[in-house]
Amino acid sequence: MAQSSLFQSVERVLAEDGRGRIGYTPGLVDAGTADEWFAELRDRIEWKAERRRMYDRDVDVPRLTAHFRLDDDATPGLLEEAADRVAAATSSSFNSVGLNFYRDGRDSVAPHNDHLYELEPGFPIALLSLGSTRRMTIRAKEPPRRVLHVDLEPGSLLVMSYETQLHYTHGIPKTKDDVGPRISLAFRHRPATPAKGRRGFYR
Ligand SMILES: O=C(O)CCC(=O)C(=O)O
Repeated sequence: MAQSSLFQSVERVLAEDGRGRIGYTPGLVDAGTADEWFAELRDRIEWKAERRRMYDRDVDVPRLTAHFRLDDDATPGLLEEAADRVAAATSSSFNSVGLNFYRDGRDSVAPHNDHLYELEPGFPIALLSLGSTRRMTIRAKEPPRRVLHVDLEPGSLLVMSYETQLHYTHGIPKTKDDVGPRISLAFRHRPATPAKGRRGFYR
């Protein structure tokens, strides 16, 4: 029997009001499986190092990334299995997964929200963490002030409802702490046709 089925993972509700719902579930995936998935993804994924235009210069994106559609035969089976677990835990469905690889504390993602035109209305974003624990900061954009610092442990799931993307930013700040590498799997339900005039997400 898989170890994960021996333990009940219990969600902690971090926010739930008119600005949306944020829930954190430690141990959705047991530690052994989280370690195996981390090693397999780290070693087998063709990670992409991107550069982005920032003001007047091109800079390295401070993490490695990869993206897969979940209905694509080329998507690694491990990601389909992870998607099934996350779908069961959230009673939702997902058709895309974005992978982020933070090699050390210098890697990060700046505070941002997902563009709503890149999400199917009503569907949440679910972040499954593997590898080392990294802290996420979630900040309300408008008063009343709310700042959540969430230590995303390996095997944990953070779920943000669709509405939260209007009202909060989320990011993984850089840290001087001696942190090891982390991979996050960001599950989303993308619209079949991105809103008119907008860039499609599938890449
Ligand atoms: O690595 C994470 O958990 C955050 C990823 C993220 O913010 C995103 O994919 O939009």
